[in-house]
Amino acid sequence: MPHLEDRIKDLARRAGSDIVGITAVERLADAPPSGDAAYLLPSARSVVAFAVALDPLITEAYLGKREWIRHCRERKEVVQRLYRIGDEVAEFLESEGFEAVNVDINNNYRPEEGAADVTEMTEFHPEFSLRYAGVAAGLGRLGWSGNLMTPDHGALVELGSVITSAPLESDPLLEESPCDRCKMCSLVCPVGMIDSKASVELRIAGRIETIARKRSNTCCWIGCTGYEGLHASGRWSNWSPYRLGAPLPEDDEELNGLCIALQKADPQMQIEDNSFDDFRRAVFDPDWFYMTVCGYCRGVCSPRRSERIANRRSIASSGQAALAADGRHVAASEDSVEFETPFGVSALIAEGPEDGADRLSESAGRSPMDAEVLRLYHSGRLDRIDSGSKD
Ligand code: B12
Ligand code: SF4
Ligand code: SF4
Repeated sequence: MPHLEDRIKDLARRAGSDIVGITAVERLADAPPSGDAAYLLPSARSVVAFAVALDPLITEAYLGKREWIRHCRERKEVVQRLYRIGDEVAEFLESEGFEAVNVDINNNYRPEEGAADVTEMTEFHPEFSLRYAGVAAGLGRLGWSGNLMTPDHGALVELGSVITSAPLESDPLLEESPCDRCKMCSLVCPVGMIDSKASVELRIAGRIETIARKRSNTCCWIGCTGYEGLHASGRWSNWSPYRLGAPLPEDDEELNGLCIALQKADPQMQIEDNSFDDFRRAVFDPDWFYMTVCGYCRGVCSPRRSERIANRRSIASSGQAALAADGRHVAASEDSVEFETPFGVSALIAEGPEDGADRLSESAGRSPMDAEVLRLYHSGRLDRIDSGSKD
């Protein structure tokens, strides 16, 4: 009879995991508080950590603004797969008489003092950190960006974990970090979240992980949700068509206030049961569209340095994104025009003829913000700001 550890790993691989490893909870004892597995399962003894890789070709096309929707759809499929892997591993452990919790794949934050809901959060501490678990289980190391970087897939992985009461043997830690400090992650962040020089140190599994000093998490929230997509150079953006029209505040308190104000104005946040209430339900809803406009610090981070440099060049020459009349995000052209919106941001809208290709089929596909902006645009209620070329 193979060892329990081998049976778990076999099961995870057969369910679609590209990398799987195990750590005893003791290894996470020196990690920051979100490494505490007992927060979700008081009887926790071990964590099974697993990762599913993204297709590098789909990511390259996304970064170069050649194709947007495939990456969004792939991320949804990957998250569904991670939930299923976790369910199978947890059910197996329970059938062996242990307790097990399949950790939510995202949007699982600890309550924050003074924050009524996610719109008022600024820290976003997770119930349990899947990155810390990945380091402790030997899947990879924290890269300069703070993302988990693996030897074979770089940071192009999404993570899952099952916390269990089963006492399991830990896998070896990854000795050498795959991150060579190329700093491409810092260069491709449109909102300047990742410092290129200053660092902070975290301790995990007896090791020091040195990562970039980052701005408040609200900085990424603003860039990754897409309230601001434009890089300070003004030459390229992520896949967001929205612009703040002014640099982000230097002061983190002001930045946090801006993020809260933007979230309060965002039509998505007015919906009662959005993906922040129940990420799992959203991910398995066939009509839910995984709106992705950034993640560039992770997408750029291929395993090989030459690929990372090429990815960065491709981003820097990809131009800006615009919102097409049918809800797609497209590479902006000379037909794209900037309009004021009532949501604290302006929107770059592609006014050219629709090409009909690659239409959004998901009925709830557009983000509520895109849908509202287009509704106002089509009814002639948006003021034009600028008619300059945006390509
Ligand atoms: C919260 C969160 C965010 C927040 C905050 C990020 C953060 N650093 O915490 C925001 C919205 C900014 C974010 C952005 C992104 N995220 Co995110 N996110 C998460 C989530 C839920 C937890 C992240 C985490 O582990 N934070 C803790 C650590 C890593 O953060 P830290 O800054 O180093 O923590 C410091 C302090 O806060 C303190 N601390 C840590 N924990 C606690 C707890 C308490 C109570 C206290 C007081 C202090 C404290 O100690 C640290 C040292 O000072 C995970 C899912 C999960 N449950 O793990 C996904 C996850 C990390 N995200 C992911 C991704 C891909 C992204 C993005 C690339 C966007 C995207 N989705 O495409 C960007 C990357 C930004 C970046 N460079 O870090 C992936 C990462 C994959 C990978 N290869 O690493 C994850 C694992 C989701 C998944 N299932 O795959 N994310
Ligand atoms: S892009 Fe370069 S510096 Fe950033 S995490 Fe990846 S390898 Fe490290
Ligand atoms: S996800 Fe985008 S906005 Fe957030 S840190 Fe990475 S590059 Fe910057």
